[in-house]
Amino acid sequence: MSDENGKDVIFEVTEDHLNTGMRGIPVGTCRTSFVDPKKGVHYCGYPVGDLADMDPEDIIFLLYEKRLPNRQESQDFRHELTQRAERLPTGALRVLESLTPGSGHPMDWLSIGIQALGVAETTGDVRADGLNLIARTPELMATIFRLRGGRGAPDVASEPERGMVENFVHLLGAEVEADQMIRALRVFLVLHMDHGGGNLSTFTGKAVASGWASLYASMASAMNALSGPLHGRANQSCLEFVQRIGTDNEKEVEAFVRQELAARRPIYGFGHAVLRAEDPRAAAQFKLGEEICPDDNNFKVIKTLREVAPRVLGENPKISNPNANVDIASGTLLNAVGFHKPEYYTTFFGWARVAGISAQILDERNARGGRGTPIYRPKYIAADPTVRRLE
Ligand code: AMX
Repeated sequence: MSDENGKDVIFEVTEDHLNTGMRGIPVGTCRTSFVDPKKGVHYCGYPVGDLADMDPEDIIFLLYEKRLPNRQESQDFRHELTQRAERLPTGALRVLESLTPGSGHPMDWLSIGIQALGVAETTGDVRADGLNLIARTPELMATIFRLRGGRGAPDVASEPERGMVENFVHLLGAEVEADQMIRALRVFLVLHMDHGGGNLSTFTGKAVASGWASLYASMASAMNALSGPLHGRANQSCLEFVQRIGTDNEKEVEAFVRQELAARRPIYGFGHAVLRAEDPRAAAQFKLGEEICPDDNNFKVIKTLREVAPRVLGENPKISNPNANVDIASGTLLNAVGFHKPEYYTTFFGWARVAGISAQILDERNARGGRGTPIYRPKYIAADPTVRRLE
């Protein structure tokens, strides 16, 4: 079908689409990734499961350059990130030190930290700002973890040449098995870096950036969007849910699922707004779990849940996708490698998304021959267009 100008009509908006959170309505093109309902997210064409074991730095290069780096480019890019990752500007650090340990949600701290970095650091060059923020996030994350936990700022020097995840774990001063922690976090970061253009946090970041707000201000807005329990904070709820189950006995797990549904509570880790099969990011994490924590109790629970819940949820034809989503396993793995506080899990999600969101903001800034995507301005229709007169 074509419109009056002969252009293809790719979507017809009807009244039914109004007040649905713009579900399914195409608004732009995305160069970094697409989500296939059956096969999940692809970064620049590569199925995410194929990338899971690669260096996070190489995936950031992919999202920015739309191709994987060769060996030399990979080394050069890591070197570039290392150079950008100087110590956090003291001004930014002081802002976080003024917050009371344990107060608020860690996502509030991440957003404040990014905004504070922007105050100290914005250059106005979106690529430089994006890469500077990516390079600084490991230290920002470690600073948040330590300050919020009442342990003070990192007490060892940053060593960004170790790699992003490795430097974070080093700065954290983790006392547990660092190798497992690094392995789990590297996979987590790669799997969560991007998910198309329309998810709430990415969309929010791009919308704010379209008004030419700074990369840092746009990213802080994106992190605030990610912090909602219906969005990024679902990974926190999911581990809490798994811990409530507390058994890997198939019959008991099934009874628990049925009881939750009867009480009209969500079965966390299942279902998706776009996907219509098991999320490959869930499959990749189950594979990792078999490697790093096969005997972990929570891992045993989610293995049973993966079998039982789709069967039970599938009995309800209203549920579009009864299969496991990305959040089913991430909390279990993070807990198994030493991160025992679920409220921090969304900050890892945010850390990963800084890569995809900043790459997408950069793409939109470069659009239309460098003029950028116009400022976002969707149309709202007056619920009641009656003109009133004062008496
Ligand atoms: N448990 C219980 N009910 C579910 C369900 C689940 N896992 N998945 C879907 N449903 C219900 C919906 O609440 C909806 O009920 P309603 O008609 O009474 O409002 C109905 O089934 C139809 O929903 P849908 O079209 O299949 O999915 P949706 O797009 O409305 O919702 C999602 C998607 C993710 C919010 C939903 O599946 C859910 O709540 N899952 C559990 C929470 C979770 O794991 N969230 C993480 C998702 C991944 C992510 O984005 N981070």
